[in-house]
Amino acid sequence: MVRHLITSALPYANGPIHFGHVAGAYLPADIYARYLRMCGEEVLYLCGTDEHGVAITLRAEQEGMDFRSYVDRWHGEIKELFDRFGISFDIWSGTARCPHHAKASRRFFRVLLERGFVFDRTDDQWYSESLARFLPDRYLQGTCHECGFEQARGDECPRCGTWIDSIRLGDPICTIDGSHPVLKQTKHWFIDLPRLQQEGLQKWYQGDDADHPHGPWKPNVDGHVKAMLRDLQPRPITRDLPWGVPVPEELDGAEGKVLYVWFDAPIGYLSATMEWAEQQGDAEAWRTWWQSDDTRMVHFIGKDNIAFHVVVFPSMLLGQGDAWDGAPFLLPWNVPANEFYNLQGRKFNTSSGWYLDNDSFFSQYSADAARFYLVTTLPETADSEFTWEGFQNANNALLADKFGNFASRVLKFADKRFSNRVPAAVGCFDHDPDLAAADTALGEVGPHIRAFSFRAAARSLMLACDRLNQFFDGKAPWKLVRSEDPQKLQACADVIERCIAYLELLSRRFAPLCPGAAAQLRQMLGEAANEADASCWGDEGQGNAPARIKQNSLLGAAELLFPKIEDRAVAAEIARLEASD
Ligand code: B3M
Ligand code: ZN
Repeated sequence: MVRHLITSALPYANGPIHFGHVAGAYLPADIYARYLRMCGEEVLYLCGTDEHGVAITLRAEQEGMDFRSYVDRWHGEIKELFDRFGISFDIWSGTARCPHHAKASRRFFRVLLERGFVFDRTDDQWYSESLARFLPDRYLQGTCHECGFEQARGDECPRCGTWIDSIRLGDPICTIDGSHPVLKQTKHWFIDLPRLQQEGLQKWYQGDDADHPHGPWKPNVDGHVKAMLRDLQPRPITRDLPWGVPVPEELDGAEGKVLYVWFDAPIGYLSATMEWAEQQGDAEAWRTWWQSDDTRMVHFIGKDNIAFHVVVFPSMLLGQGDAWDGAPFLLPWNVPANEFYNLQGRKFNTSSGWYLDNDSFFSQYSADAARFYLVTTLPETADSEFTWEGFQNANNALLADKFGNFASRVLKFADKRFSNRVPAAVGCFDHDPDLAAADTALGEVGPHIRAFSFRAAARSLMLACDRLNQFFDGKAPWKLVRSEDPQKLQACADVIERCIAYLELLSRRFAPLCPGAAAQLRQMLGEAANEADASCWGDEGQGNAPARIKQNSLLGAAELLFPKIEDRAVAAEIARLEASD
């Protein structure tokens, strides 16, 4: 059976993450992982903080903290938001804390060097005498060599979009302290992407490598990567920095140099697997995940990380050949990158106040409502946004009115009319159009999740709830129960039994999206929800109606699954956001 190695982008340990990040790379991965686990498939879901890079060194210095304490702080804080959202990582590691990370990263580097995929070159680079360091491109500002725009960044021109060669930037200043940098020679190592492209990357990407199959690329990913592959250049993979994975010390000129953060960060997926394997008491178990044909590795990321996950990291993996004890590495099975997620028409911005305060949010609203709303608005094919009105609507009109309402009317009815027990059923609803439509919709949820169509999965769930409510309305059990006719009384029992059976199924079909509400619903179902089935996806739907529930099973206490969000709460949230401006 296939094994699923699932990763979410390693967030920089350099500040808070927000709902936009969660929607982009974490929630979809979590839903995917939860669903596959329920299908009984083997899953390893990895994440951790990305703890190196120049941005981290600058911020730590600004805050007067040593690098390690600084990343430790964010490592913990970031995890708190994931916990609130119920993101179910199997391991939460970090590139500066994982005991295998530096060693594995250097081994990658050495193998690429030995196999001729990494070469060194001495070049001029901008150096700040006041800061006594080489300046990364993005901390430079000057004149664009293509369009003459005077405030181009050292890596990219915001006016014409050119990927700037910083050496050709006119009249640069350092944006950290406004000083004028000078050019100074320094040696760096480069990864030869054009050669790796020829030696396998292109073939793999096109789907012509039988040893490394992959799924269909999303159109947004494919467009981006095809354009990149038309003009690949070698890229430097080392930096002059005091923090990071040191370049192997035996190399001439290695002193003071570390691996570029984007070189070591994706190796974090591998080193976290090694850490996990050790925790399981089987240190070699990482090989099953990284070196076997039947593992499917899926990277969940935002669109700005596509190049590194579809071009650079696969090149690095390919370039290892069989140097790791004779076995090649697998390559990604898919990279379902999302577009960007905004907040009420603008980018999330924690420093300007344009964000959702986590403490305040989770003290008032449930993680399930947040998850479900994010799913219904995921930036799967285009940028998308969180709006408070949309959130209220998803909670009130979708979750509460459709799903919560069905649960509450059925369970209250069973309590009142059947002493809170599952009535004995004899009837058959095989040809009922509402139940047939619910079966179809519920049967689609899993395939949608497997195809990374999470919004569609949420739509199918809502459609099923609509049809189940229609079934209840159409059969009008509240009328049947008042009849003197024994056949009608039996029909009432039959309807309620079916509704309870579908509630039990809903509790499983909703579990990957709304795990809290799903568990709560199972409590409410009491003996009608068998513990053993809680983590089992099953094959209901797609023409299979849920099995009969054992008669007389005692139900639990009906509770409100989704409290409504008041208009005034939404108005207050919007006012708070706008006041932050
Ligand atoms: N830390 C960028 C980001 O957080 C980077 C991802 C690394 S994934 C290996 O968007
Ligand atoms: Zn320009």
